[in-house]
Amino acid sequence: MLDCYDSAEFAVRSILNYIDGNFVRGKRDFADMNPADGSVIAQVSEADQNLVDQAVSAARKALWGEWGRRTVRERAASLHHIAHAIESRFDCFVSAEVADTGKPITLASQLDVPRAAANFRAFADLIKTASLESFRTETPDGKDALNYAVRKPLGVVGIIVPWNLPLLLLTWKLAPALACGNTVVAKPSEETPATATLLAEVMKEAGIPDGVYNVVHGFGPNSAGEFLTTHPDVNAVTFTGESQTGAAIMKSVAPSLKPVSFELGGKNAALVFADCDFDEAVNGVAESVFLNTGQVCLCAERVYVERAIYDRFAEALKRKAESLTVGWPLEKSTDLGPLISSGHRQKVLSYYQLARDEGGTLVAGGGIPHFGNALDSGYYIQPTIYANLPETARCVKEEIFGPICHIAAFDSEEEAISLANNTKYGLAASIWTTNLKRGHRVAQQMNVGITWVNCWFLRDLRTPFGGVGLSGIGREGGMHSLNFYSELNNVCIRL
Ligand code: NAD
Ligand code: 6OD
Repeated sequence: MLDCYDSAEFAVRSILNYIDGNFVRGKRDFADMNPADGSVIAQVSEADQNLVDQAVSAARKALWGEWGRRTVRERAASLHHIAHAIESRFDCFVSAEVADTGKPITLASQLDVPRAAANFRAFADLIKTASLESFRTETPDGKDALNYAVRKPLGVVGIIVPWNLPLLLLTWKLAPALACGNTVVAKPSEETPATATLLAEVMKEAGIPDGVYNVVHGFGPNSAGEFLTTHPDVNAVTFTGESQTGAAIMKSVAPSLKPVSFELGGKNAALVFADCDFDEAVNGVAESVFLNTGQVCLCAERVYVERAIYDRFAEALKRKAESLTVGWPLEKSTDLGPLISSGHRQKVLSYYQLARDEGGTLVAGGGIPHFGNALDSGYYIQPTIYANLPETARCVKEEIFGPICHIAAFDSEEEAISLANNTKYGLAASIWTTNLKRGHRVAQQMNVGITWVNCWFLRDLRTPFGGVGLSGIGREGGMHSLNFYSELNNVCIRL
């Protein structure tokens, strides 16, 4: 599966920074691990301050070069070329993403890589038709004018993304940033550097001028992440990751007042009403808890079920959790791969223990699986369900980011709404009911950025995406992305 890496120098052995169209080595390397078996798959070259400076200065220079002169139509065509180039290297992107994250090959093939291409296509199409305000103005003292807004790039955009959906989340920000004419310095997660680097080759193939897309590798504090967010020549920072990291980045951008877009953590609820389509709800809730081994910001970690069906639903969810195949990511039958790292598995296991200490009842899972082969060196964990925890338990309050949920009963719609909203986070919710009026009524009372009714993670890229409270600042998606990644210049012409 990894053969297609061999065409590039950054490949399995060495993943380099990409600056001004060249792959560049830094002074230090760090290891890129395959979470499926704990093996080292690459040495990644860390960007120091000097390399980040070079990347930002290449991006700034590119703003005023050929890229800056491309029309909206030409930029849109470039985005379509990128989408096409990703598709023509589909298997390479899939294998790179699987090796870095340990996610099942079916998931990378059906979600991550297709969405990367779709992100470019969606914003290519949108930028061509995006309208801007204009007003015919008549002032009280009789002057006549035409006002119209012009969309301009922000400049150099720093993109910082996490490891759970590396290519999907990078391109979700990169595509609208490029559509608006910006140039970019991207810092992928230290855990998943491969696909951002592979994308650099695609940029060349798609005819994107050097310096428009740059990649720097490294960590957060005192490394490439912080060097990027504090850089005086970076005009805006767009970040997806943990809420605490968002807070740290907010501090570092404050002195230069950079605009930020933050897509952060979640502690999402699923509300299952007795009038739901039972099987659809069991399958949908199971997917929302366990997809990507629970490492999706939108995953439900709190499942509330109307008391009349609670016992039956809890039993069905338990059977579903126990039927999931945890295993080797390259097997088509695998449902759940490993967690991203040994450290993250330690964290999730500590919550499994905490749930017991806090008085929870184990419904399913609760430990690590044993395979009796090389997979025992990977970071696998059992899909897990707890019940009977108090609402104040840390396991019910804090984001765990693993394949775990707490399940509890509710007695009324009002109680369900109040339980769902009893969190400092506010990213997503799902509601399972066949009562259409209830679906609308409850959805509109969810204190989150995204509510799904009888589905989960069903995406239309034109819709607003983001969170409230600890889950983020601002919205991306459709016109919201275009408005973040551009400045409007209002022109007033006296007629
Ligand atoms: P993280 O915050 O630890 O890291 C994300 C990125 O930020 C990485 O590239 C990291 O190197 C960088 N970083 C860390 N500290 C930094 C600093 N001080 N300055 C600059 N950069 C810094 O997150 P993670 O563990 O990679 O990802 C999991 C988290 O991301 C979860 O909390 C999850 O909910 C969240 N997430 C949110 C969304 C969303 O759309 N809301 C999507 C995916 C993941
Ligand atoms: O679908 C998207 O556009 C998106 N940003 C998903 C985020 C998933 C979080 O892990």
